Amino acid sequence: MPSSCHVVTILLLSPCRHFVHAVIVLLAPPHNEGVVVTRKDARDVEHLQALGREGRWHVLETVASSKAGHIGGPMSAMDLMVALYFHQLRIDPANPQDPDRDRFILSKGHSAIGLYSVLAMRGYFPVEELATFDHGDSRLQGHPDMKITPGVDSSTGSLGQGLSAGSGMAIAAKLQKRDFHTWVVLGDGEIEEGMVWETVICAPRYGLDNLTAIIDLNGLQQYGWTASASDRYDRSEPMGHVNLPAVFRGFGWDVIEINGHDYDEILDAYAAVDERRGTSGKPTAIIAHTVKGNGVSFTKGTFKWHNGVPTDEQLATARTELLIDEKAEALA
Ligand SMILES: Cc1ncc(C[n+]2csc(CCOP(=O)(O)OP(=O)(O)O)c2C)c(N)n1
Ligand SMILES: [Mg+2]
Repeated sequence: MPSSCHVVTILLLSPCRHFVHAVIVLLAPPHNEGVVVTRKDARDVEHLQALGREGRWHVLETVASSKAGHIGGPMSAMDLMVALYFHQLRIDPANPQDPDRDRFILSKGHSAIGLYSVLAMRGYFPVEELATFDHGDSRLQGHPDMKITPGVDSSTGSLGQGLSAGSGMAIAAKLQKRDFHTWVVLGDGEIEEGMVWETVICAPRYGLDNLTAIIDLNGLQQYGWTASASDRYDRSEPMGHVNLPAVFRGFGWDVIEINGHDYDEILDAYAAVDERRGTSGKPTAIIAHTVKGNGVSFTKGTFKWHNGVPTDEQLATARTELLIDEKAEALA
């Protein structure tokens, strides 16, 4: 029996060397150079809350200056993303392509400005660049583009696709024996898409305990309710009639239900995911109860701010409610 070294030598000289090379790369031990573990063990909930307010301000200010964009979705997912990027993810903004980094996919890609705000605050690009949002030549397009935006791991915008991409990444991690975790945020309207459920069915089969789906359960999508039952806004909650925890459990997922604006609950859920990783053999669904447009009185809890452009007066109200000037004074 020749040694494995001899086998590799013989095969490298053979016509199938490209395939062999691919196998060698795949089986090579993961390299850890450059990975910066940024996860913080100590909780600083007040700091995260302040970042959540600042991120919401960037969303409103940016959409106002670009005169287009989504507001409600970015603000309902803001705390979930702030907690990921500032407490949970093992990432290095200076090395956004590190193969061992944790992956994040904003499957509800229309909330891009929320993700860009968090990425900018986290140091992937200057906060000032947010002002280019949605311009033709900007790196910050209306929906995330993984080819041009540092820190974006998957292009999204056509709803329903992010969990499939995420499960592919999770399978790749297992095949390559890499330790990274893949997190996917989905909207509750989005999960009406059938493709989502194809992944919900198959992820447990592959034992993807390195995959977490976070459902931003804000009860609204593009349209919502009005007083009249006869107009086009008479839509019920997308998942209001579905027992989501039971459904995910039925398909073989672990399920954690939280208030998606309470940082203690969010961090507890992320810590529980960490504990199960590598041992549970199951993907996790975090069902996060959220409020669309949360954080500012006039955008909160209404489909009417799914997208829209705030006026100067509304911006002034938001600035006060988000305590933006108090932060500036404290820093002065
Ligand atoms: C396949 C597809 N269909 C329709 C749309 C248009 N669209 C953009 S956002 C949205 C509503 C999404 O609602 P939800 O997933 O609940 O997101 P959130 O409430 O967090 O904004 C729709 C229908 C789309 N982007 N992709
Ligand atoms: Mg929704």
